[in-house]
Amino acid sequence: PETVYLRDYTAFGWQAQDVHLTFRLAPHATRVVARIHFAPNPDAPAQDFFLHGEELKLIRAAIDGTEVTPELTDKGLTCPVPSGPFLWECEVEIDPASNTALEGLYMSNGMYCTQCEAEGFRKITYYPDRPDVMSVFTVRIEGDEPVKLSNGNPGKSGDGFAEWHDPWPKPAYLFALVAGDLVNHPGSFTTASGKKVELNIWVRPGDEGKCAFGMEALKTSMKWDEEVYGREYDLDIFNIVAVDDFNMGAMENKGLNVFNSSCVLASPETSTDANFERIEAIIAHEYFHNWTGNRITCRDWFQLCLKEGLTVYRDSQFTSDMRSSPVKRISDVIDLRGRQFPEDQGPLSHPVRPESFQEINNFYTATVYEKGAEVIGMLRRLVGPEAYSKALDLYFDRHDGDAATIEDWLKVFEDATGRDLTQFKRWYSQAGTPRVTVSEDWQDGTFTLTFSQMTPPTPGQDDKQPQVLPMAVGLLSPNGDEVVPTQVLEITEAEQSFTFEGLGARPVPSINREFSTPIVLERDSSAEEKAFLLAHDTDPFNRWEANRALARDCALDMILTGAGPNVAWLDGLEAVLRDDTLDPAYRALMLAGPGASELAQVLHERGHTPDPEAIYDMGETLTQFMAERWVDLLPKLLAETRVTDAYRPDAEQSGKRALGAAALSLTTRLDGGAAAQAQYDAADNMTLQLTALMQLVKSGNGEAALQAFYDQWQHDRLVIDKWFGLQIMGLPPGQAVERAQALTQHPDFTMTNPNRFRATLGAVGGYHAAFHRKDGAGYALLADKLIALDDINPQTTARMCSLFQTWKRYDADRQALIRAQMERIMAKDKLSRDTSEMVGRMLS
Ligand code: HT7
Ligand code: ZN
Repeated sequence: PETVYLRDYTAFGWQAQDVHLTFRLAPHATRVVARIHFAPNPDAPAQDFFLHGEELKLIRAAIDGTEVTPELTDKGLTCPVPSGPFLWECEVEIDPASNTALEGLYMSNGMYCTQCEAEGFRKITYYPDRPDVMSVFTVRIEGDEPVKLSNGNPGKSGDGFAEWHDPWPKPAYLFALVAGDLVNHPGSFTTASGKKVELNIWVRPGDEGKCAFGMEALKTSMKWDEEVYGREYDLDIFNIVAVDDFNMGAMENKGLNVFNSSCVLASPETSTDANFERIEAIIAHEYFHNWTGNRITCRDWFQLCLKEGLTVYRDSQFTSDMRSSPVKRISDVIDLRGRQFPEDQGPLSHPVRPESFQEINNFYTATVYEKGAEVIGMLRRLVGPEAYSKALDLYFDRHDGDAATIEDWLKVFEDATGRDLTQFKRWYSQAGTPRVTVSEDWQDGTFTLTFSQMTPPTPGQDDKQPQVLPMAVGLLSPNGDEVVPTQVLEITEAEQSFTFEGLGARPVPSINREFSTPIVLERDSSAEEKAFLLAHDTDPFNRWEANRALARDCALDMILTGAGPNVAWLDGLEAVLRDDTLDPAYRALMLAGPGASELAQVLHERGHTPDPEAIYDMGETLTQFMAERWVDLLPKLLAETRVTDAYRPDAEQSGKRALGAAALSLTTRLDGGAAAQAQYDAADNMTLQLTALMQLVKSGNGEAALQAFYDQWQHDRLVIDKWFGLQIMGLPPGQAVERAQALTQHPDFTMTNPNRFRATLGAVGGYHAAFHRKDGAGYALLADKLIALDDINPQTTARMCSLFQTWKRYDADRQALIRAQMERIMAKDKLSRDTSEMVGRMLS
């Protein structure tokens, strides 16, 4: 397959002045008629007229009314064109009903829908399918479907047709069309400047009762973006559509966001607290793209982090404002370490702005999204919140309507603040996670911290330069008072010292507060010092971090030396758990120890080969020990976290349920599932029902409840997704793979629905001890199903192949087993470009 390079960027030779599309819908033979005015682009080099196009049947093409016969390949067409402006007309036929890849125009449960990012529009018509070609679209949809939607504002409609006009120039990846038998949950929003906007959430009949939360989240997001970023909505209408078959979470098409139904539909009976929080965040994320992504888009796909990193950063600010800021930050860091660090430290490592790709869909990664957001957070910390706001205002003023680059983005900050960001730019070009060591010195009232940074080599990048690290640090006196409040040390050198003078006693440093820079901190501090920070740190993130480090050290000791649990740490943790002035959500995070993959990663970093069985056994021993030690505490926590008010998915109630779930999990170790059964029987919301069901499965007494749950919810596909995943995750590793295998034969299992596939196979892949079973059964099951999925849906196959990315951490036998499965995937006949690139990178 061809590799595309950032350095080869050239502008397209023509501007698309306007685009008129007519769709005559038919499941297997939809006709798409395009009329486009092209004019030469004076800023582009001379080139042939090439339009992307894949899987299209060309019916007719004409230039200025004269039929032409373009030269066709499987990538697109070329055609001689006049030297001046001209009208391009083209009719193609496509087959949405056979489109299981879910890119371009496809059908889901009888509904027509589109997914065009990144390069799906070329499966709809011949077009310069690249984000720097922006145009004004007018769309006419013809068909019997009662609801027919596209981008922008509605135009004429009548018997069997509907027209839409989007006045804002946009790239083709933001095009969308939806048509089907849909019902809407209506709403409205009046912007700060007094414009009334019609809002709708469109769903399949029967799902109307699951829209109210999403609608409120949308209105809250619209208000927040006005108040915090000064950004108003810019059309008369904003539509959201829920679609069952969808490759990712949601898509920010201009004025017509399309959502995976799991990311918008919610009700207390069918959705968990975590679902509600995720839905709120995704609705906000897609809405925020209206400015960061749509009004200002990307020049090319290498600039993806320009819109994704910034929009993730904006949605995390939003969640912080709506819920608890420390809890959000801790959750984000857990996610970063769990998904982005393994990517950054393994064979799939790439810079936040990649420099080459074969298949762009493979670069919608945790590095581009989450590390991309961390980079924005660092920038804001370096310049301060006021300068950040000033820079953002300048960005919107200067680049509205542009297809921009990271250079444009950084220049705005340089111009707004007078800073030179040349070195900071390395965060965009250098892959890998910096490792930072710290040494301390104390003399005559002066405390010195010396930081050394080093980034290990990553594929294609052997030599790394020092990066700018905004390191937030505070100092505590030995009695626990904060003697130096948080300040940001700007580390720019490979080794750099900072002094603090005039101190009465040697302080205890609290380093990288709020995880101000996304690094691995290698600091050998004593257990006493960590316990001190756990008890006294005023930074809630670092207080949690101290506990996490103690938990990790305890786990590693148990695994490597056969030691028993560290009771000093458990006593410190118990004091936190008993402190009912602390937010229950925060205490729940304290109680959740590092997961098995995190421990495997740490073992590997410290030069040990992780043994998945030993990690699992340690987890079992430690959990049992905690349960027995806290036999008095657990009933107190269960009582304290009981919610008597009507269900609300807000931070307060969901925090209580999270702590209650952790307490129930320990209680089940002692009572064999009695409390879980009582909770299951009394549950009036999905959060309580599901946490109880999980404990029943874990206790070994879950089969009857699993059947009852299935009988109760078999009509609800999103709940049944949970049922598929939960039983795999709750069973012991020795049974989970076989259960997953059996579930793939269940009548409700389907390969064509990514949610169902991910719920089942993703549950095996995410279950460390099951996936890494010594006999290789986990690897074999994944490979079997990924090979089968590749013909159906290459994008989802390729994404899920990344489950193998950490393979080199493990022992030689496991490595050989995984390698054999990856080679089997590579040997598949007609392997997609998506999967071949991913597995190829992991094998190289
Ligand atoms: N910008 C979108 C990314 C995306 C996508 C979404 C759904 C299906 C396929 C997709 N390919 C790329 C989603 C976002 O980041 O907001
Ligand atoms: Zn996004």
